Amino acid sequence: MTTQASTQPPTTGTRTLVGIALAGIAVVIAAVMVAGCAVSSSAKVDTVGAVRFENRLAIPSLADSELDSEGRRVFTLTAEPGEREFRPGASTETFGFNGSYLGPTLRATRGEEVLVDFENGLDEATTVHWHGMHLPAAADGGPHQLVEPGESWTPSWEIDQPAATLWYHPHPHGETEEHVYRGLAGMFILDDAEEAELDLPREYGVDDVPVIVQDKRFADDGSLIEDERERLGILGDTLLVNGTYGPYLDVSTERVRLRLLNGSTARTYDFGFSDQRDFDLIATDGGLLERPAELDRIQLSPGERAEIVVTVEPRERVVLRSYPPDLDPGSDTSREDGGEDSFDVMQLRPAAQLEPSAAVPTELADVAELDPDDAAETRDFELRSRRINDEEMDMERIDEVVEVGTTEVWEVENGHGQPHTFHVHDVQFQVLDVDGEDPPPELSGWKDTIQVPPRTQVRVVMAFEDYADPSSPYMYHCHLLRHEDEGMMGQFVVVDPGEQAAESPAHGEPGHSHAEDHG
Ligand SMILES: [Cu+2]
Repeated sequence: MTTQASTQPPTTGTRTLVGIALAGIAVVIAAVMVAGCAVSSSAKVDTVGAVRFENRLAIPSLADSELDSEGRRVFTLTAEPGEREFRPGASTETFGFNGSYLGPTLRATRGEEVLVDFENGLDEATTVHWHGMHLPAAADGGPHQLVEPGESWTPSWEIDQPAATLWYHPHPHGETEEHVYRGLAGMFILDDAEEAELDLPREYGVDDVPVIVQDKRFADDGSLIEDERERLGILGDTLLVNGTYGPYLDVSTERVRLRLLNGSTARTYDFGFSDQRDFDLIATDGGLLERPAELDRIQLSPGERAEIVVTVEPRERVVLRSYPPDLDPGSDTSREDGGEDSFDVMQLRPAAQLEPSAAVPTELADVAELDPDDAAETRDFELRSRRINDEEMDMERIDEVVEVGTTEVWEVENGHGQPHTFHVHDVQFQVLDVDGEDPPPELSGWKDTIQVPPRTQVRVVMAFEDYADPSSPYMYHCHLLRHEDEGMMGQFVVVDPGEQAAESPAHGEPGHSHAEDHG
């Protein structure tokens, strides 16, 4: 049994006793629950105060690239098996891109053509999907662009969207959770001229830092436990940040920009700091907000990103934490979903003397508001069990046909007693409302993944401006990866006006770049 119960003492003597008593009761209740449960423990996890920040945060290297004869920026990625000692003396078998765990950070600027030379060095088929990227469906790296072992795939596309923190990860149908959990993921940062003009922290790895947060369950021998799941998927009791166990970040500037990516397969985090300080939320999934939002918490479900800027004082120590997330506003029984779990994520260690940083700009970006009155179509999606609109994912069935050049409203309802999320490929959307209420600041900008709590409806609006292809579908799905693997996914194609969807979807052939055929 690897789950640890809450044992961290509060600050005063009386509260310590109460805390221990409560923790004891929690353990007993949890033990009783475990006795009748074949899956895994529902005991709450609390690592606050228990993490020794002994390891310097690893910063994923910036991927090398070169310009080819056609002026395209070419990256090389190889998925491969590896081994990593996350904790001293315990070696873990892993997957990684160009290394044993995670992958390099790809970086490109709006207007550039990129080409990724991807090779599958695993002994099983996989794909690489560009999460949050606007691009042709045949280059998307979804389940139809399966790459067999030893084969390669070379999608190319033009970067045509605002500066943002995106990421990449496998998307083979039925195997996505396993491939991501073992370590296949990396960040993809997009730049543009507007963002470059802002006085924001932007020195990669110094005051502009990727923070990829993932939870794991390790067996005593160091191996990853992959077969113990709660209903949402694997909920680990140990965090890694950029693959670093017990990380600290040396800070040399007054302000630091953290690009938070929830790279977990099932767990939702509610990030904040140990002293409850405010931070500026400057960007969400698809790019900058119009103006920064001062918050003290930002809740991210798997796949969601947030860029925050935090101000520090010389020599202080402050910890980035995850507080119990609110997974089901209508219920307090979310323990088995991780709704009572707390984590120390990473310690910030400002130097004795800090380089000055500019104040966060009060205006960040123009976010053109999409008008739901322009919608040519309104579609309803009901999330229930492991199905969307009562259908299980079928690779051969195209569920929705969208006409290029139109705006659509999608109404996504969770009609189920479990938390789900909703992710759309190809486009970034804007949130119109959540159960009829205006979206909070963290949902006011571009998004591609959104939490949809039980019995909640979210309405989003998006514009499908280009890339018509009747035979290459994009996906929409729950981004709890186990749910996705179990069929909580559907497919849509974007077609020219009056065009039909193809009878059956095109499958990318191994070793062949279908994407390039479409230019
Ligand atoms: Cu789900």
